[in-house]
Amino acid sequence: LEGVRRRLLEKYPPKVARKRDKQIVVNRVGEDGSVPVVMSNVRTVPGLISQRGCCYAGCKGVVLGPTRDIVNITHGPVGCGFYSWLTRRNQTDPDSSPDGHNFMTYCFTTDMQDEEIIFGGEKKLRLAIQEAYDNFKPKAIAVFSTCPVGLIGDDVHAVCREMKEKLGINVFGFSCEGYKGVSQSAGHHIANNGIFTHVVGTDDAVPEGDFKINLLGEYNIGGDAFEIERIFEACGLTLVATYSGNSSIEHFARSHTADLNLIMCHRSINYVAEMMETKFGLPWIKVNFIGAAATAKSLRKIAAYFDDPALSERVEAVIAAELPAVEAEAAAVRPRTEGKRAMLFVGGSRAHHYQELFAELGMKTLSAGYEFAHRDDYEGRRVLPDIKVDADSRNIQELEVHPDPERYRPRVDAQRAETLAAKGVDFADYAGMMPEMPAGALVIDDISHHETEKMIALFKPDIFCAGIKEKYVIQKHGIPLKQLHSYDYGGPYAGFKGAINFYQEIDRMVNSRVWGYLKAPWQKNPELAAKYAFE
Ligand code: CFM
Ligand code: HCA
Repeated sequence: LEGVRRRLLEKYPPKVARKRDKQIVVNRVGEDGSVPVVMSNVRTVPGLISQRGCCYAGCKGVVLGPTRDIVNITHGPVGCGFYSWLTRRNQTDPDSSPDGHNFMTYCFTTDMQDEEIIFGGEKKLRLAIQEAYDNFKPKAIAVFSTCPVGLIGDDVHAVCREMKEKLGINVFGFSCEGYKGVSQSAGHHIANNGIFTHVVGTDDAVPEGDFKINLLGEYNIGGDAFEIERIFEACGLTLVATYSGNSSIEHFARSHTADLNLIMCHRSINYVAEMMETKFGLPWIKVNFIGAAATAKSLRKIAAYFDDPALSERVEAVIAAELPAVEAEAAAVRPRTEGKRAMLFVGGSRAHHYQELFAELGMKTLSAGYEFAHRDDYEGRRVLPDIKVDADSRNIQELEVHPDPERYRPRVDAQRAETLAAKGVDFADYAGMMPEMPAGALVIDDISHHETEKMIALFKPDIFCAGIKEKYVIQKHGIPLKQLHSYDYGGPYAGFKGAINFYQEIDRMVNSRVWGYLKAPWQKNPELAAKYAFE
């Protein structure tokens, strides 16, 4: 594999190669669970084609976008709004809200023109908020800043305060200009800060239910949240809020009344969990509902936390009822998938979580990496104290949070935390992708297009998982590509029913040779393959 690393780097200028060298690592897992350092959450070298998006995408598109009853206005040129229009992937169920509000099918933007760039866009923003209010009478309006807003200095927060006062509804803004930070990750942090400041804890009504949980970092791609909700309900768990798949702003407002936070995507939402713990005393645990075994394990962890015999019994009954069908499907598919090899280069959590599903099919993860995760997502939270905060991270505000004088209520004391830890309920911890990956797998942070092509040529994996920008390039190499951001409009893949869907889909994909039959023009006409004269 050292040879492979060299092959990936050999075409780069020395300075670029030196940097990428630190982001491409062969996995090793020590006896104490320690893994090699992966340089991550650093700027992409200009000129390399990266998979990354921007801060605005992370804030508006990812974290806040899936909430159906907030009118999300993009303050900026029309393209930023258009390309973050969400109807294609995040699903929602408006019928589960009494007012039936669903603004996700709309795309709201101030459509900034030259005039606003020169003379300022606050006036147009004020009008847009008023127009949205007049037309839709929403409970809340949020404003998302794109690059030019920061450059010309519009004060979106002042406009939001003014309109909140005028309209009497919650109006709040985000300074999530696309250029901030090094990736979407900055936008997650900004979204977390905003929702915590303006929404969390604004409604103290305590929902009914004995075992109240929030699910953080689940965005209802392909209906995943619906499957997870089905399982929670069967187990007798009360879901107060999901951040933010199939969500309503009202869920966030009262989410501080729950008794446990479950973190699915650690990268995008760990900030909200930490702030809720500090302010309201709500502990968090990491869960994963991608993979049947992972789902069962997560449910058992939740039951252990609540330590109630009736709940444990019900959880076991659900697992016992669901697993046989999943296992039967895995057994049926496995003879055709066993030993096949996958590569996963996705976001900040899925490249880890989906390794579970591939393992259930007997498939091997040859290589994986995140687009924008931080070292703790690769190596585990144990490395948090060692992470150097650079100028790009320092630019993103860290909120100072204190225990709420009236509402701070620690849910577990130190003694109970210890008892629970002994039962495997590991609070505020995430082991990261690498300790759960086989030694010898190649970990590549912020993989470039050049490295992607090299990896394909060197390994010819049976399936490659990434996003829409990678899809067609990979397929033209004759390799099937499964989108793990949008699921290619399939899914759900979470939970028990989702696992069955995934097994069937992967079986179909790794055993279909259709992409291999494609011939490129230079394969059909060898005269087109002449070598470039200078090489
Ligand atoms: Fe978390 Fe996500 Fe992901 Fe993410 Fe994303 Fe996403 Fe993703 Mo695309 S919040 S890190 S910023 S799980 S949008 S729903 S699919 S890259 S792996
Ligand atoms: C984003 C959103 C994205 C892009 C997916 C893709 C998503 O990063 O801004 O590249 O296919 O999941 O929609 O991650």
